Amino acid sequence: MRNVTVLAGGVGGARFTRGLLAHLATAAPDAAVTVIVNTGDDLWLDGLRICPDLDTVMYTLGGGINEEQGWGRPEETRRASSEIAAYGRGWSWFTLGDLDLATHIVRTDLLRSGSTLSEATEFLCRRWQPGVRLLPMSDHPIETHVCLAENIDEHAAGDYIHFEEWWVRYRARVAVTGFEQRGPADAVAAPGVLEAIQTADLIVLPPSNPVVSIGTILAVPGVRAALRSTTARVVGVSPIIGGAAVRGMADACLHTIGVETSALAVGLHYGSRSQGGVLDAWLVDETDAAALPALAAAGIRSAAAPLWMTDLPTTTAIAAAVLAL
Ligand code: FO1
Repeated sequence: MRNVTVLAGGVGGARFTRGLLAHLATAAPDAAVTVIVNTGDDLWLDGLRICPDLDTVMYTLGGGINEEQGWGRPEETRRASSEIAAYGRGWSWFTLGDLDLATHIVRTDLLRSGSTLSEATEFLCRRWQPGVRLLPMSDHPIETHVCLAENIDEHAAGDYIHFEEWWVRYRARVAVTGFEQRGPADAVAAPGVLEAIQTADLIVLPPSNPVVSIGTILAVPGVRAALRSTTARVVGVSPIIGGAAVRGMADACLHTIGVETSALAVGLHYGSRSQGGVLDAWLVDETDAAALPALAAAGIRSAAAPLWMTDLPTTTAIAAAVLAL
């Protein structure tokens, strides 16, 4: 087990990877882990480039995460963002803490000086030392926008708003008719991304949001094809336990694309590599063990294990179950 590649979104992907690193430290000490991170949540705000999922993975693995929130820094203050609000600027409902702002300022400074997002991320990781190679899915901006199905506040049905406004301001409780990736037509995978998929021994799809996190990465040109052709084993971990999203509002996203909120439905949505999909195996929670025969019938090896990531030992055990599968 030399090279492990993880396709990750924010909180779920970061917490899983922390457990994976803990497990590999004893199970395969010389393994190298690459995390390919969703950048569909990224946005320009107050003149700064915000990269929520890259920062959540970097802070979580680097020991700087606000553990309860799963994003941002602990012991935060909001002096600068309160001043921005006093000018009537910014998003009052989107917290940019003073410590977190330093990350966005340094990243934006690097980008404006000509660095790619990959280079800026590598620079920030020199401080945080996450213990993995952290790659944005693309160096091009590919932002997720959602189409509103109803009028709300200053928005009308049919309007598109940035995913973060839907997610944070409206808590995904406003009906949307679909998601759109907004990026240049020539957007490509970031350097090293396709290679990290093609040269891995194991690829893991952690319990991140299958639509707006993993799905966004799969939509990057070449990623799906690389997953389907790699000699690596591709193992996914269900983000749905007992018919409910573990965290976040994955059920709202799945509903929008017409996928039932169940471990089975998400596994079939990703699909078996033998039938045009991207999975070799799918790990479900013990409460969803009834799905195993249907998954097997669809060509997906599967197993049931406790999937609640309550602390490091439980996430380490999940990583062990993934490697066993
Ligand atoms: N999530 C919230 O629920 N409320 C916030 O105010 C908020 C601010 C924020 C600032 C920077 C950042 O990197 C992430 C932030 N998040 C916030 C989390 C973010 O919405 C999620 O981490 C991902 O976009 C979805 O996984």
